[in-house]
Amino acid sequence: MGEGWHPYSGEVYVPSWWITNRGAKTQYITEEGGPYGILKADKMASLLRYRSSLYTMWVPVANQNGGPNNAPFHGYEGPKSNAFMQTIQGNESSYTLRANYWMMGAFSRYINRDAVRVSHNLGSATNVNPVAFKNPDGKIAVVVVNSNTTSQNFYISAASGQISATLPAKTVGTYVWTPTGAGTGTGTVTNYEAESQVNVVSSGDSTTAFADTSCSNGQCLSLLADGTNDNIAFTLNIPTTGTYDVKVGVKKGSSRGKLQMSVNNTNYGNVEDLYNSSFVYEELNIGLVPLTSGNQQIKFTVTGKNNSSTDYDLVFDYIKITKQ
Ligand SMILES: [Ca+2]
Ligand SMILES: [Ca+2]
Repeated sequence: MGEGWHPYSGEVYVPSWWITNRGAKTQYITEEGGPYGILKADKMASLLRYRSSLYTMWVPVANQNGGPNNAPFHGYEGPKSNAFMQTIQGNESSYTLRANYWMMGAFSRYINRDAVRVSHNLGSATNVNPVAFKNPDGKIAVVVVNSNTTSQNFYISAASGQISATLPAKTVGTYVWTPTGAGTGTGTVTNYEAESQVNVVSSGDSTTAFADTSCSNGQCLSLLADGTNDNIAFTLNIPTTGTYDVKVGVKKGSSRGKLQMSVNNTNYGNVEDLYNSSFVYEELNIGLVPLTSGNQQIKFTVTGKNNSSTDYDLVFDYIKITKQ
């Protein structure tokens, strides 16, 4: 049982809103027309991310006249390009696969029946539109849509690792991998309290340890950053060389900036927005990071701030690394 939608107008988040506000019924997009081209793939990704369990396009096949019926694409969108396939009337064995066919394939070939959607944050990737699923065979499939007129670089970061990729302009890419079981937190855990680190270097902005009973060890450390590219680096003594699952405890608030973690000038994890209208304590999941034994600098750079934020501050509680 569930509810069907034809989202010809309105917002793409309606299925999710409906579940939240009207009770958890399964949502289905049973018919959808425009927009076309890459914007269709973009809308498809959004509708699935907003918890639709189905996506059906209106027109699978049309003939060279946009028929055989009169709907739907005569005149205003052009008759040929909006179906999956175009056939020659009276000769169905002759057909041309249209762009929508390949775009739909970027989803349907890799997201298998009974796959479940994987929740994720969007990082800073307002420039690409992703949706992620876990298939019954355990594989993760992430479909990423770049609807821009320029190529886009991005990261996909998961507990089992991180990839960086580039999608050409107006392109859909699908990324499939088998989780290796990393990130399960079974290895040795080393915890570094931010406020206890003695080797801390900033971009000249002041750092202050302050008491807070909600912080681990009763204290957190603030970086009073005031602009993009301000940064703070903690030199941590890493126990052994290897791959670590890295988590960072932070205190979010209304004056916070966005951060990007890096080690030796390589970025790890997504850009994380520490803005929140009230104080909250969260653990950022950076993902897997290769670290060398001995002193290693873990750097956090301010990449900007939320429009609602009053400043670019960062507040750290701890850095926790788990050997894989
Ligand atoms: Ca500064
Ligand atoms: Ca702490």
